[in-house]
Amino acid sequence: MKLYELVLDHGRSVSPFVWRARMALAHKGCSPERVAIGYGDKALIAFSGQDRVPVLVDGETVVADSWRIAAYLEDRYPERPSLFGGGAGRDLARLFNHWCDSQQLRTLFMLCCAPTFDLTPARDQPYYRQSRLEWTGMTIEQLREAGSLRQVRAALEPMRLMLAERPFLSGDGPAYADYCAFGGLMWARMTVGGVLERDDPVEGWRQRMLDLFDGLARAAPCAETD
Ligand SMILES: N[C@@H](CCC(=O)N[C@@H](CS)C(=O)NCC(=O)O)C(=O)O
Repeated sequence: MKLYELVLDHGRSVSPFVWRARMALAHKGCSPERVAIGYGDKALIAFSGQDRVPVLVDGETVVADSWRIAAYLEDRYPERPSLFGGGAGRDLARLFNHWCDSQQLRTLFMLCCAPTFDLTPARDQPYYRQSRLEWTGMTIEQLREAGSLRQVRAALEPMRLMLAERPFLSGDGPAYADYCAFGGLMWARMTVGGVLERDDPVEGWRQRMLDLFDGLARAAPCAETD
């Protein structure tokens, strides 16, 4: 197996979507070879028919998009620990995936976009600047001013309520919903650092997530000192 991911200066693996895939792969007991690319290396993933990471290659099969990778792993390796816990669980995980994309990542984007620019090699900065201007209508300088820790924390309220009752979003142990939300907080860890208060139940959960799979996520080079 190979997993294509976005790696910027100082070895920072910044993509929340790649982190979802890395955690889902570890959950299924898979350790793919990791292939690091930059924003300017899209030719290396052209074989996938699109220009985003993560891209998973499993033998002859090529899968792009973090949700499609999770669904592929669940269907291809059903005998291994489940990511969704059945059909209804898969649908709820999909709903939660949409919540993460539209709510959690929206506030994280405002906070992490400029620091991600700072970690982007100089040769790719013009692309990054222009593409984010086209998406948001804002310059990197405006985005730097617009990021709000308060808004990031407030957006996590549904997770906070759940994690006050359970160790993981999926119950007693982690599953795909946990990896999905954790990906966003890994983007913050890579670019800004920790964004939560120590006594926040979401922070307790994040620490448990960092410890999973022999500290897979904790070991990655980051902006945070644990
Ligand atoms: N819906 C996709 C989104 C993938 C995505 O947007 N990946 C970003 C990395 S965070 C990317 O490849 N960006 C390249 C670019 O901005 O040019 C997924 O869930 O995998």
